[in-house]
Amino acid sequence: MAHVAQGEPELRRVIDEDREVDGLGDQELLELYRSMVLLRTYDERSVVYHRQGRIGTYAIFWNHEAMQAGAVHALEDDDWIFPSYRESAIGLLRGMPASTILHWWRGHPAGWWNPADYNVASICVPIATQVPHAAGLAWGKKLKGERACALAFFGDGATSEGAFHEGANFAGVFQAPLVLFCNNNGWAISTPVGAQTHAEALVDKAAGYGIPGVRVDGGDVLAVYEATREAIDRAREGGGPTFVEAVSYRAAPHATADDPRAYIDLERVELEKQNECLGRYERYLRRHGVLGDDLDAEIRREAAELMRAGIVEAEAEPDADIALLFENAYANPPASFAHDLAELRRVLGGGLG
Ligand SMILES: Cc1ncc(C[n+]2csc(CCOP(=O)(O)OP(=O)(O)O)c2C)c(N)n1
Ligand SMILES: [Mg+2]
Repeated sequence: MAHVAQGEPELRRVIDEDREVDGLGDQELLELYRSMVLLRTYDERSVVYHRQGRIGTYAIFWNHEAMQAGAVHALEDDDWIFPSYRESAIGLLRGMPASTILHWWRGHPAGWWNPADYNVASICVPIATQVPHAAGLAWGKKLKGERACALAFFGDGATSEGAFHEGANFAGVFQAPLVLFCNNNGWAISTPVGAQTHAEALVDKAAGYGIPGVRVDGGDVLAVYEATREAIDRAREGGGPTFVEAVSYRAAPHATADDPRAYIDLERVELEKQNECLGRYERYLRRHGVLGDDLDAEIRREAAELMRAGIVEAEAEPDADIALLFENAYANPPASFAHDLAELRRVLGGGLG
């Protein structure tokens, strides 16, 4: 049987070693906690929202919050984030309204944002295609002499895709200021990471591109933060890209449409749940006297309120006009579209749009 992440000694850790991280005072530690609580609240509410039939399929990121918050807090606001569907709510950490992300999951155009408003690229569903986008943007920043860097999130499964290799190689050759952040949660839907690669660890791939790699405990927000910050510092100083492999184990289904009982190691899932990343960090903060009951309650209340307001706002948005289905399909739409749209409106009887 597989063992939990803490049993893998080569991973970088902070929380389990009860270390402190340079440059993180009480305020910064609490900001990290706020971000994790916000992400956790968004995720749990979204699953309920899905069960009520108010959003479509949703990619759950429960227990991925340490990777997401730890990585983003190591960035500056000018740095760009390239998320996959697993990091769909990452914009929350850059001030994006929760309703925008809820709209995205409803397939509503109000869920499309201008990436330049938040330095957060569009959520990428095709696996790994965001990696060359991020490499290109990072290279562009370097050519322009700007100090901003980019960070691309992708999964273990993405390392088998051509786009990952092209992006990583490009970034290595051109020394683009990029962090290749691999969320290794052990699964690509039902394919385990052991069937994905013959390499001992995904981080070993970095050597092939001539770039440094670091392997961290993905359930340890402080280890993720520390490793990503080192990678970003290196990128900003002209040292090129770094591959960060954050190791965890997916404790929730791949998405709301998935039933993992058919393939997953249920015993391990239970162990992971007991050691989930938010609780681990909360215990660390309490041990170090940074967090108490009142503050914790206030942080959780704020996150719940933000989410409640986001849902109200999303619900108030009228349905999109169905003409949108046609409008953006062709530069020169075929003549039949006008008839097709009229027919669709007639069939729907004015029920939509
Ligand atoms: C190019 C492409 N191929 C296949 C899929 C179908 N697909 C959706 S999620 C997924 C698994 C990806 O696993 P991983 O990269 O480990 O990310 P995780 O879902 O674990 O975060 C696949 C194959 C897709 N979205 N895009
Ligand atoms: Mg995965």
